Amino acid sequence: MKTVVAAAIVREGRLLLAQRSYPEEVAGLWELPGGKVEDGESIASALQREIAEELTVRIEVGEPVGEPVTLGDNVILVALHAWLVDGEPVAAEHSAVMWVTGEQLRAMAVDLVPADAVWLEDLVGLLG
Ligand code: DCM
Repeated sequence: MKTVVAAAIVREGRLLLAQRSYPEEVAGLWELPGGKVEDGESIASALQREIAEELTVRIEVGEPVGEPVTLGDNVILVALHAWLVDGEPVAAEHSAVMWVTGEQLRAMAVDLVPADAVWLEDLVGLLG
């Protein structure tokens, strides 16, 4: 079983979204940034590593958000609540990043990658 972990980074009532640049099917759609957990790595440290690579920031990681999503054969996607502890996000591997309120997130739900759209209400709930 492989795990992909994604960060719900929240600051001042807004959620950080990152716009995918690949593959073609999802390029242009927005996601919670993250990536694959390597063998022997904890989910939290995998997320800190991926976020440092993708956004050039350091995060603290908290509780899971919503339920895990099955991505396909033997892959599950988990979201963790997170917050910035150092740096300002830069789209090093994505096309762009943006901060959205719960209301803005709802309005752009169709532009989320399909797996992450499952968490819409959980994410809106996080934003209060
Ligand atoms: N993925 C996803 N939602 C996210 C992060 C990743 O659905 N928030 C999926 C896309 C890929 C896989 O996980 O199928 C690995 O992501 P990446 O290509 O970014 O390594």
